[in-house]
Amino acid sequence: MDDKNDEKYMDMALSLAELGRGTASPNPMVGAVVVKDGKVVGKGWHKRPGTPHAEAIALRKAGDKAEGSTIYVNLEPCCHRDKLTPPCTDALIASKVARVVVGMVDPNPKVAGKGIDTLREAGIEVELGLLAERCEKLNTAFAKHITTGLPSVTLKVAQTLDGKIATSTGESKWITGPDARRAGHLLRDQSDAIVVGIGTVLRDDPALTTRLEGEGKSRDPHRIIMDSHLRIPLDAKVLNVDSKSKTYVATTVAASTQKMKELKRKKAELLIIDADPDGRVSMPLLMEELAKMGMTNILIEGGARVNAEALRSNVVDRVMFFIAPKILGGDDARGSIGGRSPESLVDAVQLHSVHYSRVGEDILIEGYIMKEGPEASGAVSGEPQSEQPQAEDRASHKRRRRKSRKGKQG
Ligand code: AOF
Ligand code: ZN
Repeated sequence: MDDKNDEKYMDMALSLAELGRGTASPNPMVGAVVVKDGKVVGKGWHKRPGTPHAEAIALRKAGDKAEGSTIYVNLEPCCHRDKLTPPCTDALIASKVARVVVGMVDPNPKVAGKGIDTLREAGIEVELGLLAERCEKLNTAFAKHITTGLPSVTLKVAQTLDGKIATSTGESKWITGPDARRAGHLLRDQSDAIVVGIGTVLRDDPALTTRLEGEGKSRDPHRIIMDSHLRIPLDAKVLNVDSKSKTYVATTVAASTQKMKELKRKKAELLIIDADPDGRVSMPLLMEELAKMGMTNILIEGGARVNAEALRSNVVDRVMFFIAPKILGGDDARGSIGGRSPESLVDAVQLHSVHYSRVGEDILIEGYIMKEGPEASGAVSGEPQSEQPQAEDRASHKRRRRKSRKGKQG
């Protein structure tokens, strides 16, 4: 076995898998490379649900040359039958592949190691775990969705150095520079849906489409407006854009049925979601609903109230803060996260696996939310546990503080 070549071909499989970003969802991104006598004889990647799997495409291209070959695939080949395409294990066995190098086990409970067992029982050599960390990172959203029924959620903010997202009069175009804005459009291109509050629609009237100039095809995510009382104007851009994706208005049963009818006439889809105690669309229930609809990657883009609610209700996995070297100042300018501030610093939202980078003239700080409780294990975010320092300690410390505060009040 040649370790260096194995890595090279798994890297190739990962690059192929990446081509399915944005289209493969809710399926995983998968790439496969068939190698015979040191030559690539077949390649494939999974484009969208219902279309052939990566291995099936690569094997078809390899034809007879697949016999005695090694195939590299970033995800364990599937073996289950109650689905849209035939099991890849059948195809691998029929093609007489000699060796299968797999990046990670398929987290789908219907597979979860059974694909590998099937191949080994058929006498095929299987190696598991090559470039595992990269493979797991690539399919974090798929893993979370298939194991928990929830989407992976990214909160994106563009703010000044002092945390403002608009001036006192509501002016917000543009806080960050062109490079950061382009990065924002790339994020949209890779997301299944983009969520904003009705406040943002009323103030900024955004189109919420993806605009990547001169870069070929880009995808619009579905547009989701949280609007408990259906205040959305019928001439809002989001209700009148020319786009292949849909606009959904998430509201509650308390909203006007007349307005619901008018929105349906505008081709908007209504999502009736149970209200939270304040009578507003419940953020966790909305996320559950979007996941049920097959959306695995959600981008939240404000405003301040929606951002605060997303963090408070614990639906966010990852944050991306683009920070411009500008200072607005003023208590009357809107900050990026609304709501009430906690009394103590220990109750601040903590990040782990933080990454700092420069995007044009701006700084990007991205990181994953440190979760409390059993889900604090890195499994959900796909991050190694060691990168969640003292998550348990911090969580139990917070609980102790809350208890002692309650004790004092009572
Ligand atoms: C693979 N290779 O390229 C993909 C796999 O509905 P289906 O038939 O497309 O099956 C979807 C399931 O198959 C998905 O949940 C995951 O477990 C696996 N995806 N497996 O061997 C692929 N896309
Ligand atoms: Zn398959």
